[in-house]
Amino acid sequence: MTVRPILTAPDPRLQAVSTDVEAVTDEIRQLADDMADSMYEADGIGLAAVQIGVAKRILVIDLDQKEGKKNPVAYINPRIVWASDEVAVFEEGCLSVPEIWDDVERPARIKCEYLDRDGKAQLLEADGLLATCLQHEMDHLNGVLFIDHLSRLKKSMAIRKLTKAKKLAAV
Ligand code: K1U
Ligand code: ZN
Repeated sequence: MTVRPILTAPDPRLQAVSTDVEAVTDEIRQLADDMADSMYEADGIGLAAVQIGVAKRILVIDLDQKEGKKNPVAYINPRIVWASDEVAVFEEGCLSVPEIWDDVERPARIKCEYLDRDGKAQLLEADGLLATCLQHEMDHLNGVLFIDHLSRLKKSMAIRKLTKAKKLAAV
């Protein structure tokens, strides 16, 4: 088990645009396993590789964490190929934006292509929390945080709070 530290905003590394994985190797599977360990340790339901400082297009998500049962799913090179016109609003949080939660509106349903941990191409239709979580994590791959979807005022308040928390933690 390898838990890696999760970057928190404001950190320029979170703005990186992640690059495609060229081949799903043992090294990539090990990275996905480390991401899952880091996500569980932080009590999250999802994590993008860039959040542990690796700018590769990999996500892990586990929405079924019950009674210690773990079922992390790795999504490699995920791509939205269809999004509904219908939208849904979910209250979002982020392990890289600690202690801030707010409503974000996104397409309610999406179809997503990705490679699984065996390198096999998959097509998934998602709705509800999975659709929200996939879109939130795919934003990370493009250097976008959920606070970028908020009003200018809310985003600047959030950044001020995060900057202050970092300064306090450094003393
Ligand atoms: O940091 C991340 O990208 C993961 C993030 C995923 C997410 C959550 C909610 C809506 C959209 C995307 C999280 O896991 S935040 C933590 C969290 O969801 C949670 C923590 C403790 C208890 C219950 C939920
Ligand atoms: Zn996040």
